[in-house]
Amino acid sequence: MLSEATIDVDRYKREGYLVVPGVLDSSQLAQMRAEARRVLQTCAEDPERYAIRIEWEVDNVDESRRSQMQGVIRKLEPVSDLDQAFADLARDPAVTAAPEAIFGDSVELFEDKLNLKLPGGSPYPWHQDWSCCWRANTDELVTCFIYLDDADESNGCLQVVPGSHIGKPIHPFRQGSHFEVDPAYVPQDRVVPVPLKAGDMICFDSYLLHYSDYNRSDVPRMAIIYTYNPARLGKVNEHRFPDPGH
Ligand SMILES: O=C(O)CCC(=O)C(=O)O
Repeated sequence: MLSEATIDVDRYKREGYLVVPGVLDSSQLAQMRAEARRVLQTCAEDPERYAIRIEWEVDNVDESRRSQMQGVIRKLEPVSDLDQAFADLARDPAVTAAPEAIFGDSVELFEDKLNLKLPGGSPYPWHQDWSCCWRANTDELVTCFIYLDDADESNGCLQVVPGSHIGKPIHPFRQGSHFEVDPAYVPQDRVVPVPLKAGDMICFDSYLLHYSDYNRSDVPRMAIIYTYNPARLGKVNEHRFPDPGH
């Protein structure tokens, strides 16, 4: 298990992200891949019932790709109330050690999701999670992004701008978007792709500029994403769960 001494909190504070290798061993990986496929199938078989949790690829890909992405799920959120394995992993010390070291506190789960990025899956344009998605409750948030597949630029690994969280800037959106940062605020010469192996984790700050491209390969790039707040703030996002069973 990771000790706090092995987690470079100073580096996280400087760069706004931190890689933690080998959070899942091979048997956990096999189990979580199977659970991911099970939950994906459950939702795909009854999309009306699970509609509130489902984001579809067709709503995010270029027009030219729409016909081939019909019926493909991009994201399920939340998942930890649908599947005990996701709930258990959110409390696994191998995952929580890093956010705990960063906060200097134990953690509460703020948000959880399964991002599929199956072959042909769509990009997440440059964004900051705080300004595009949350702006609520607290910005003391650490996101833990755990890969279920090897990820590199060909299948859409995360790319980041190290240090872009410093000073908690809130950049303007691209015109017409409520998600994507205006490209003028993304210093392309500082962009770093972060290719990782299945079972590795990247933790990042809620103001960090990050991006992922299309999955241009023929292999999936699934990831489980947990965001935590410090336990001293309590359960600040309890209402994220839809009605039971939906
Ligand atoms: O799944 C991805 O590639 C990116 C997801 C992301 O940026 C986010 O959830 O904020």
